[in-house]
Amino acid sequence: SNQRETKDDDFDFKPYMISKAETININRALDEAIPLIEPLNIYKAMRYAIFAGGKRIRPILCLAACELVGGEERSAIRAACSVEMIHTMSLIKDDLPCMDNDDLRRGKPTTHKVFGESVAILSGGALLALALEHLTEADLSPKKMVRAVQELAKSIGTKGLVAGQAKDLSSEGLDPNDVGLEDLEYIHVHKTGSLLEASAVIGAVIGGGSEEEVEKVRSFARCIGLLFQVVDDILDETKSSEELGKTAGKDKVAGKLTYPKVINWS
Ligand code: GRG
Repeated sequence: SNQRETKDDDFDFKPYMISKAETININRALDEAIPLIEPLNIYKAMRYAIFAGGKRIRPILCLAACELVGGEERSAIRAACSVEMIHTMSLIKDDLPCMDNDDLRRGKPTTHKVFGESVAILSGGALLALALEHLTEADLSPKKMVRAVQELAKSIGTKGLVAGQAKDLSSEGLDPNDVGLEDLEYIHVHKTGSLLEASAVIGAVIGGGSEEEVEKVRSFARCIGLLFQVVDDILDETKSSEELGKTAGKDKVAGKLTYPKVINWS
């Protein structure tokens, strides 16, 4: 209806995201979840990476999906923190010299630049472990808990982040004529889509969504993942390092399989 269209046109995404992040206070929950305790250098590195200033898209998606299916947002706060821990772990690892070798992330020197490679690797591992520990301390029914842990684990390994990253790294220098949109979609769906998908699905599961609702949330989040990474690929070639908070144009220099490359745009 017209009324509906007007409502949608009025919806402003940025203030919504900011107000969500503030109301639920994801940062405070993360602050409590990752205290500055022994081993100090590891916790310092974990906190450095987490509080370097991410947009908190995954936790917000998790809380919003929980609310969407009629759940109490608060019940998903631990899961929301856990997905941000996994995301941050993947960024720490992605930036390492043996991966993308980046000096800048979220506008700051990367974790290994500040703390050294061994501490960066250990703090990534610690974030992965803490994400699971933290989630399993949530007050959820055994059924919901198993489902949430399963979805999260699946999104990290060879069905998710690791698969996307492996294909991404092996795509470097390939001739665009030898690869197609399916290869690019594989990278995007796994590297970026899988954790966004898990974030939303876990929120919907915790919120008590029906199987049908959970699957609708899944396909919605999968589309956001694709959209998100296509935009990320374009920004990498069109924005400056200052605007991006990370080294711009690196994918192109590395000969990575990106959206602009596959469509012969650059
Ligand atoms: C080692 C088990 C294990 C997994 C890690 C390194 C790796 C495997 C995966 C890399 C995944 C990766 C870096 C994907 C890119 C995702 C992406 C689009 C990141 C940027 O997300 P934003 O814009 O970042 O949400 P902020 O900084 O706002 O949080």
